[in-house]
Amino acid sequence: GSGKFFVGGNWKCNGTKDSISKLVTELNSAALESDVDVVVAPPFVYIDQVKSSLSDRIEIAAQNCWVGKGGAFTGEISVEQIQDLGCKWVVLGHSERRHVIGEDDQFIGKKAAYALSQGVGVIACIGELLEEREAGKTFDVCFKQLKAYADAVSSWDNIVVAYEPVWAIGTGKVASPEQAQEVHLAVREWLSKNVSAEVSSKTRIIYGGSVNGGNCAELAKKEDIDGFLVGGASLKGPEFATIINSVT
Ligand code: G2H
Repeated sequence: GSGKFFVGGNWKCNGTKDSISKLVTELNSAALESDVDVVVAPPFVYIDQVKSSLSDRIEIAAQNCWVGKGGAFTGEISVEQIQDLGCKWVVLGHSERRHVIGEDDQFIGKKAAYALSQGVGVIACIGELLEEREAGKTFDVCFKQLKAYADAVSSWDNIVVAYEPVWAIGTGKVASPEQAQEVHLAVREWLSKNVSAEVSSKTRIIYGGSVNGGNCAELAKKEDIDGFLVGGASLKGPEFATIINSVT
């Protein structure tokens, strides 16, 4: 793998003040391997609560951000604001934003560039739909999404790539370790060819899509799987800790 193992918990649009307080208590008391970067992404409205109660061992990400400087953009949240609340990261290009909300590659690329320009790291998601996989287009789709990031950003120092096949998200249908490894390796080779050998070898490529306490260990063994982006299973503290501790 490349660099330090990286595990993100994407809480999506879940939780209440009470449930999040309970989850933070569980995370604060969990024994976590030291050699892992751990990040959680609460809903915007709970970031402040999490920041003020969660151990500094765990960093905080926003699940989205506005594409440029804040201002007259009703309903949006700016990079400056998430940074003000203590977020070190932002998740961008998640399939739910691409396919449910309709964000396109160029918009996502611009968001990534702006977040990086302000010193916020980007968890840059990519991944194919089931019909794209079945049509043999997995690599084409992932490479097109990667290219949009590459065209927009000037440095990859603060980017973690998250491969999340859409058919595996929230479905309980995890990619096999071999299916994930195949795409992770292809992403690494794409980075080598289209960005640089250094970026290819240094960039963490994490897997997301129905990762849980039972399947993480086998996935973590694969050479090019450098961590996970976890949805459902990150809402349970002990299970999320198991996933963090699956570092090999
Ligand atoms: C993929 C993943 C986290 P889940 O979206 O980003 O969610 O683990 O629930 O499939």
